[in-house]
Amino acid sequence: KIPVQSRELWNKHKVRKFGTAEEFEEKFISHVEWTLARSLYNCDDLAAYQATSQSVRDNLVIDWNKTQQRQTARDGKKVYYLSLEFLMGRALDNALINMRTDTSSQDVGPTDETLTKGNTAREMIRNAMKDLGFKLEDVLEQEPDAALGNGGLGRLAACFVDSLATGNYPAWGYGLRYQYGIFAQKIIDGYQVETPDYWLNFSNPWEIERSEIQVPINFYGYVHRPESEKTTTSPSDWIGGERVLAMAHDMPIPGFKTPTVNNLRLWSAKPTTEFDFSKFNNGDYKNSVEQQQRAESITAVLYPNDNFDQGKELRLKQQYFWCAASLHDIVRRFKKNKRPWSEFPDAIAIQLNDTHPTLAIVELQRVLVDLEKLDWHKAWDIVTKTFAYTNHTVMQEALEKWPVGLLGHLLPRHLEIIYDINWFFLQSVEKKFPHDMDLLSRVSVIEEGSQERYVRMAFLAIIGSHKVNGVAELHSDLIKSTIFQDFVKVYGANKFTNVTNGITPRRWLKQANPKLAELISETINDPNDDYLLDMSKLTELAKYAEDEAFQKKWNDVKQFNKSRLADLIKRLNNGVDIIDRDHIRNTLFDIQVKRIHEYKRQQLNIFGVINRYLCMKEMLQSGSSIDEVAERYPRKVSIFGGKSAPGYYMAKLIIKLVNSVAEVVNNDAEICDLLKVFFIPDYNVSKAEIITPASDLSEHISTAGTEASGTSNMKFVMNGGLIIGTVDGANVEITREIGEDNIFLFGNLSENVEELRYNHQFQNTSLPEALVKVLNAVESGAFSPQNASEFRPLIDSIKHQGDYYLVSDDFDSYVATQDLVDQVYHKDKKEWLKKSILSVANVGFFSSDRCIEEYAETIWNAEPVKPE
Ligand code: CGF
Repeated sequence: KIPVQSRELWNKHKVRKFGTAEEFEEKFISHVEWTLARSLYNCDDLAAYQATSQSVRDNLVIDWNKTQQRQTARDGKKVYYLSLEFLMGRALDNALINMRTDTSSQDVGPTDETLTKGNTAREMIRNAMKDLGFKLEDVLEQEPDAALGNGGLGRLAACFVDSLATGNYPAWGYGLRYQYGIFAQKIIDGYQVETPDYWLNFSNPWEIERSEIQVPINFYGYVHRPESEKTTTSPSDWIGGERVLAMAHDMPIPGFKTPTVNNLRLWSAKPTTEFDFSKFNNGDYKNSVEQQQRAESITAVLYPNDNFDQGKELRLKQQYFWCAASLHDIVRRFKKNKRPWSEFPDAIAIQLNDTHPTLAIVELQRVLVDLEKLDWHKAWDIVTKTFAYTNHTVMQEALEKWPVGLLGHLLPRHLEIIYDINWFFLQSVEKKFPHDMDLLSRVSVIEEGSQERYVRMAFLAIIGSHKVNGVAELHSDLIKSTIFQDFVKVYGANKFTNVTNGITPRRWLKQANPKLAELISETINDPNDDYLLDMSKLTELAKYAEDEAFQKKWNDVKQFNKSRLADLIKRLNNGVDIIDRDHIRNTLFDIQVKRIHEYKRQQLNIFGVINRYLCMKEMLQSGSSIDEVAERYPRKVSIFGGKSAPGYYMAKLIIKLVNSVAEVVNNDAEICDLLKVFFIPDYNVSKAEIITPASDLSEHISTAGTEASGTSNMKFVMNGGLIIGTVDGANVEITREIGEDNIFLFGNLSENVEELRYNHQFQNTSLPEALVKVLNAVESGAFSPQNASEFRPLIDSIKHQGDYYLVSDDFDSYVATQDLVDQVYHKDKKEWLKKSILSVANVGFFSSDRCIEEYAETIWNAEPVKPE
């Protein structure tokens, strides 16, 4: 503590934010000289990026400190969002956009006062950078993506922390600081090849290393219970066998137009300073060091699986390491206030993003019973009131379960606690439903298999939480009628709720699509972009939906974005331009970017492309002119992108097929560039920022009932792209919001899926004619002349293995709907533009700000802490 008499001096030298271009320039130069130890003579774009980031970070840190003080002083309920993935992307541009500009009080950074009219902080910095000899765009390009996530789940967490800060909620995210994020994808000979993404190659200006915050974490060992304590529900000592340290790294998360800057705390593993001297003294120096170094492997890599559970010991270690460190941190802060334990759930809400952090439930119970010596039941009451769990999938292969043996070996005391939690739970079930042995075994946390027994993490998460939510209405209904049906019976339906996902409009509209954002703010007369906080303001756009002059401007923005994407594609295609720029306005950009997965059905998309190609060729062969072909199959570019899990054979084969089809189609002079196919390698957040605004049409075509929500569907709609989709996930609510005239829906409904699958297995179902032609062409080696059988597994899965994802059942409907898309796009541009404008006008519901308000009100019972 600083003595009172010294405080004056502190205040005299109080750090200040830059507010003007000149102040920024001064900061920038001092960071070049002092932080980077460089100078005017060797400051390149990378150094400029780092100096700019450090300067912007300085502003954020001042607000970050004040935010923490304010939130501590007001002592409202704190929210902790536990997510094993945070797919943040780049930070600098986002910080520039979110920087506060709405007040003129002292020391606030760039304000309406210090900025010339209509200018943003971003513009001010762009101009300053120019004066300093740099181009902002080139400098922004230097930043590596923080790709600490696989797909939707991780990006959702990133959108949520943005909205939590924007809404002034006292909320922290907790995650892991992986040294290697999701692998970088290279495409070699059409195949996906994974290469490591060492994103921390150059120091990361956005993290603040908290070397003073190091939490010891134990693994293995054994449980010791004093003689007097007979049962496992009484306090026990866990004598850990291996110890590592969790060190905190903080990333400031700025809210939009508010001085609230929240914290994302990421843990990295490091060896303890304790050293095995016995080994050392025995001359085994190398082993004693190696054991220490093993610690670091815990946070070395992100597991590259999405919607799939691999069950690896290191993954379980990661999960416990992160849960234990985060809980230790949360409990330590709570204890400072000396409030009684019973008030813990009034002070703290913890949200579990999927089942990955479920061990936090067990760890809190352990802390309360073993360390704080609370009675088991009192402790359990606190635990269940604190946690809430978000489910993201109904797919069996994604539901986590850990072998009892493995869990008990790594965390012996936790396994005991899990058994006890289960025991008390099953007792309560037995009381409610006496003698229903089947029910007991169905809901038990322990799955009794013939060989191995497993801990079912989703069940543990439900039992340890007061609320369970799905991520779109259809999904939330499905979990209640399928995987968690028995729990609805046990707890009643009220425990289960829905919070439909959302995305942050700051990144996905303002940052990704500056031209559209500008047109919107000009049209709805909102020069300060307040609509980004209240997206219902977008409904104003509806009245211009048929206005010709406005439609033209709207279309011009789209063309600009399409050219931007065409440039990127050219760059990625080694400088070869596959898109005819003279016809870009009449070329439909049809995009499917997301993780590659059979249930997302990129195979349906590429089969559709093959069908189109074959039909074009057939027309030509039967004597039609190229103009007639163009009339029936107008210009189109089919764009794909996404990563496959490294061990997912079928998904990798789909990538290869897309690239093989591209090779044939793009080089077929006969079809005169009417159809092009491109697979964008290494799809990531910063590429998505260029891809999303450029779509005319995007594809969200999962088998009905399989995609929990989807969030890229929302991103595309927010950028004025129309969508073709199945009645699945959030497509249902998108349809409700934007109107069914503005979306191209097709395919079977989720309620028919079971029957269709049954028919494939037990009846003789025939395949649609057009699909048969497609499969025959693939089978004949039309796209793999060197190896005709290359794609056989994809064909077999449909023809001979029950077509689990119902490609054949939806194929005709998909093709017919694509025809409809062509008709509207090419024959009735006005109608198309009207649909596009109306979609954006009604997309407001999908702002992640709305989600966070729903979580706060219905699950966390938390209030914002507004700055004065
Ligand atoms: O979470 C997903 C995504 N693949 O990461 N799931 N998981 N696990 C779902 O499949 C998406 O449908 C969902 O939008 C996303 C975020 O909730």
